[in-house]
Amino acid sequence: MAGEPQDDCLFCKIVAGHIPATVVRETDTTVAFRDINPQAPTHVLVIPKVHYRDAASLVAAEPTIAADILREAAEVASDDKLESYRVVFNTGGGAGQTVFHAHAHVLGGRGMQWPPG
Ligand code: IU
Repeated sequence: MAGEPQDDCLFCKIVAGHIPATVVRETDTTVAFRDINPQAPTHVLVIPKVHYRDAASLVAAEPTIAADILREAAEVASDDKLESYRVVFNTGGGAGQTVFHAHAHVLGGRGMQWPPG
């Protein structure tokens, strides 16, 4: 069922505590943890506890949780004292999505290029 944990989903396993992660923030609806392969001094993933394959599916079904993710992304940036930062939702393999559980990347602590690659 939409939103239910998926047995084969790595991020559902992190939410359940079955796979370790460096968790920096947690709310009733979200978990934020440091990316295992950081692309910037701050590289944190903010994920919903419920399972949706991408941000578009999440916001369609659970708009308040999508808003929670944006709020938590800002809190991560504040916690890490970032004046500038980037929030990215890779959506679809062609855009670089590799884990199909909705997540926001929060990146900061270095200069950023535009447009991204
Ligand atoms: P993407 O937008 O789906 O490509 O992002 C997935 C991210 O999940 C990517 O940056 C990975 O480094 C990260 N990640 C992780 O933090 N821990 C893991 O065990 C795995 C992937 I697999």
